Amino acid sequence: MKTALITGISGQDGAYLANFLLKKKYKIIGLDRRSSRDDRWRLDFFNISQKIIFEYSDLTETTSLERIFKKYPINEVYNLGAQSFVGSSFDTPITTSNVNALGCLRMLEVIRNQKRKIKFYQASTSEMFGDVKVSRQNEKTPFNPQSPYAISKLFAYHITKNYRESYGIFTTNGILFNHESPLRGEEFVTRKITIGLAKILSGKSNIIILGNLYSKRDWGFAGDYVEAMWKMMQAKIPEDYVVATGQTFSVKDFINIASNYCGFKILWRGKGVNEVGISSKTKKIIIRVDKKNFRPAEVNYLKGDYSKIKKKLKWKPKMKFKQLVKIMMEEEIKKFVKFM
Ligand code: NAP
Ligand code: F7E
Repeated sequence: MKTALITGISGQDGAYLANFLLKKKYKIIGLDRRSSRDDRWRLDFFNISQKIIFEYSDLTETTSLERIFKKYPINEVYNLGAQSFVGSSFDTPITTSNVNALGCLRMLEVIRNQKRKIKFYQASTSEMFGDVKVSRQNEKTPFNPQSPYAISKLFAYHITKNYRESYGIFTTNGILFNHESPLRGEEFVTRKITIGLAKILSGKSNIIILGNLYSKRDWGFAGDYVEAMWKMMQAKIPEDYVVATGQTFSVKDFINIASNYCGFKILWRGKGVNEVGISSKTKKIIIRVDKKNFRPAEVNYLKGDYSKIKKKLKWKPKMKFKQLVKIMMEEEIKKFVKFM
């Protein structure tokens, strides 16, 4: 039986990965931060909380990380823990860097000091590509990060590579493009839209206020992407891989498809911050734009080229974009709208 340590166990990917690894008979140690809130809801979604051994720690505290490695015979570390919201990283750049950049380094240092061979997965991100100059981004595309989040992750990417090259540790960077699910955090745009539409349908709200509607992302399904993480860790030789769908859609596309599942269309009127979305059913404005949701620097376009992982590890995305929007919308409708 292999033992895996997952940092960020309470997050979206932590839950999908734990569920995936449990099916593969792994013993899971979940690095959990003490919180005043009950944040096991994602693990409860899969009914797996009782199957995980939780250890309280924090990526900002080396000594508590060391204690976990003394206690368990860990074979694989999946470093998913992060301040992962790009928007917040502009407000808390120092904390973001401490957790995302130095947190990764702390973990690598602890691993370097172990006698046992331990494999390390780093949750790298397409945000590192930032302001891109090429239409599809792959492992060779230059990085041009646009936020404190992306810059902190770029440090983590390089130090992960450096520990592989300097010390021969099995480390791998998964450069994952956006991946969503019904377990996505509510602050991210996809879930903000699906919750917003479900609340409007149920009469609990009448408006969704967004930012840049023209931003384009390569959106995949989190359930598919955790399998890619595991495959990277089982490869003979550790390497870095892009994980994406190869398709891109705008925030507006997401809204249009999601509202179709709600039984109405959005009629778009106006321009810039004055653009509004009107429900074809009620003829009321249900989408507005507010400048406060724009970022000081934006990543306008991302579209991944996943041919390396497809060729070398035989991974490809299973869920299509429309299906992803559908399962997210359906889950929200179940929560907010009775008798639909
Ligand atoms: P998420 O839902 O925001 O989860 C982040 C996790 O990190 C939570 O469990 C959080 O714990 C934990 N965390 C935050 N600060 C920590 C600290 N100081 N010490 C230890 N743990 C801490 O993120 P996600 O969507 O699952 O993403 C997983 C990872 O992949 C992140 O590193 C993210 O940056 C990266 N990534 C995500 C995507 C994507 O599209 N989802 C794409 C590329 C890369 P609390 O619950 O206690 O806050
Ligand atoms: O924004 C625009 C926003 O916050 C997507 C994280 O998992 O993926 C995620 O980062 C786009 C941006 O995700 C709103 O400006 C418009 O252009 O959902 P998001 P993200 O910033 O792409 C990457 C790969 C990660 O690594 C990150 O951890 O949508 N947008 N209006 C909005 N975004 C938000 N959040 N809220 C709005 O109202």
